[in-house]
Amino acid sequence: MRRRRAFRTPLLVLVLAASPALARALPFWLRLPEGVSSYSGRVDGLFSLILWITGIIFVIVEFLLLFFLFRYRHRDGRRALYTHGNNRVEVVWTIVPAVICVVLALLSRRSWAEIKQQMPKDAMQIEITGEQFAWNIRYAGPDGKLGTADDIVTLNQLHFPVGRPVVATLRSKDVIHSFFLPEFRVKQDAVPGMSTRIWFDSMRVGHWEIACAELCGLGHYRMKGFVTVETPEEYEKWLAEQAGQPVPPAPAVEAASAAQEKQGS
Ligand SMILES: [Cu+2]
Repeated sequence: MRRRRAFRTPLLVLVLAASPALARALPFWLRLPEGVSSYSGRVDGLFSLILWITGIIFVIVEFLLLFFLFRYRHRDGRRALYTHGNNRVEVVWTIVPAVICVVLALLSRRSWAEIKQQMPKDAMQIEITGEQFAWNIRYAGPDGKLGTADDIVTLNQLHFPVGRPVVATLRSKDVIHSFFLPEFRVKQDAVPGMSTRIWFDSMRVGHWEIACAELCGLGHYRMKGFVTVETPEEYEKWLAEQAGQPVPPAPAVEAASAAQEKQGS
């Protein structure tokens, strides 16, 4: 009984550590960029909880390692002692991490379901296709439907209105990419042959970057796009402007024609 209570206290302390105050207590170089999506606070809470748990365990383990190195160092006349181990200690260090993992799974289960599994209704639907080394973003045209002739495709330009959820279907034309919006706490692999749905939103207007978080080839470092979150009116205006333009060419062609234009001018 007493042993069970001994587990319960540190466990409670760990669960209480979930408070966002701990995220703010982190040094500046461990802090995440300011979150702008409606769920970024919840992701950060779980992230900092896990960081604190693993950080504390890391410090304890490294301290013990150095302590034992020093305490049992070689000295003349001291004989080594054979030990088979200690069953009780082994049971403890197996059960404690297992309990921590189960508690973390239970704590994050709801957030996982709401962020990764349930797509919000009446969201704006878009398609994002990764290719070496750009993001093609497809919007519904004036008919409001995706996959029709009037669709609008932009290269590396993701626009959406503030406060409205966006459901994106992620695909890849060639290799595995990873669609990464750091400020939105979105990171999802785009796998060839698979359609993966993700959703995100923004609580404020602004301009951020899209990154590829999967080493996808020599040009991986320049696989960068831009996110613009604007008011619904500004977004509609931008979309109408895009509708009047032809579908942008693939990145290699675009770079070549840009070079030609430069030469020509
Ligand atoms: Cu990539």
